[in-house]
Amino acid sequence: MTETLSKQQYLDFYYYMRMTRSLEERLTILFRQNKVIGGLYRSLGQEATAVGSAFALRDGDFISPLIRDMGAMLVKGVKPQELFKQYMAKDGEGTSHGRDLNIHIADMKRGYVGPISQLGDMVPVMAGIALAGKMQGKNIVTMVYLGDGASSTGAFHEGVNFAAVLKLPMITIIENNGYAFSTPTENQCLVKDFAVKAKGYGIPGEIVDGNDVIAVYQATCRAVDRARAGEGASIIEAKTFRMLGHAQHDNQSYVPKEVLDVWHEKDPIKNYQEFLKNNNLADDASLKEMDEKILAYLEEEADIADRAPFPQPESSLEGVYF
Ligand SMILES: Cc1ncc(C[n+]2csc(CCOP(=O)(O)OP(=O)(O)O)c2C)c(N)n1
Repeated sequence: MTETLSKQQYLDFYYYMRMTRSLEERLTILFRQNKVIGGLYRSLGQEATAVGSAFALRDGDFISPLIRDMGAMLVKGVKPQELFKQYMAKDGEGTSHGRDLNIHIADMKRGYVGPISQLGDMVPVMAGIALAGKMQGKNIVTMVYLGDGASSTGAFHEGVNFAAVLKLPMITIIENNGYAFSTPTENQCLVKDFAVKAKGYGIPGEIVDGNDVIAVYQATCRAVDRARAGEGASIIEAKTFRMLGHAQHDNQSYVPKEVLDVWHEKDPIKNYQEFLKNNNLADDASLKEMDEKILAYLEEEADIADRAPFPQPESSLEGVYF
């Protein structure tokens, strides 16, 4: 599965990373216009992890994305207008109809499971889906994304251990992005490499450069191959960095400028552009054309969402537990 990538696949990686970043930039404008309801969480700097890992899956597999994984949802087929509407609490197919915020939406047909806000709690859920798939004789893989902070919770431990012991086809992607809100990783966990946690569960753990989309894709393919072959769960630690605050309200003043400067040089999209050019897969003109197409598409999609209605007040008790 990892051997050769076609030119189109290389370009698709770029397309989805660029789409993620531009979509979040458009959402930032909507946020400043007071059109986003609730918080806006960016994945700036982490696009390669979400996109590269999701590309290793196929239809029928399930992901549980978190706030930094919009790129994985796009790869799974969510439309930008659905995300715009969801962030704006508008009505419409593919949204929670104003019932929940940001990326808290689900589509079991397209394979993304709505997140629970509590940190780490999607790990047992995704282990459960992997178990259900196994019991039904379906060769599916589940992938759960979480941050370094979430990997210090009890739910993470129970979910990964359960998946490990039952040899469930579940891949846990720990996005080590330096901070959990304002807490640096070393203040909440003493291991330097989060992939070593896998040893405690008797499963493979791999460290990958989370800013290198191809490396992420290949590492995930290895874990997917093992999972489909019945060899069970894996952990992948993607080393990356959160280039903005936790959300729009957070100015990230607790992160030293020198650290941001170092990671700025490791920008996944800028470096991938260089890779594409150096390997004759794209040039400045074709990249510009692709960027402009994406921007024009997003403009149309944002406009559709802006014009979409809010849910009818009479419907507010439908689809909720109370
Ligand atoms: C049990 C619980 N405590 C606190 C929060 C609030 N909260 C949401 S995300 C977050 C930080 C998460 O950090 P990390 O897991 O490292 O992911 P990152 O945001 O860095 O991607 C916090 C404290 C929550 N959702 N659930």
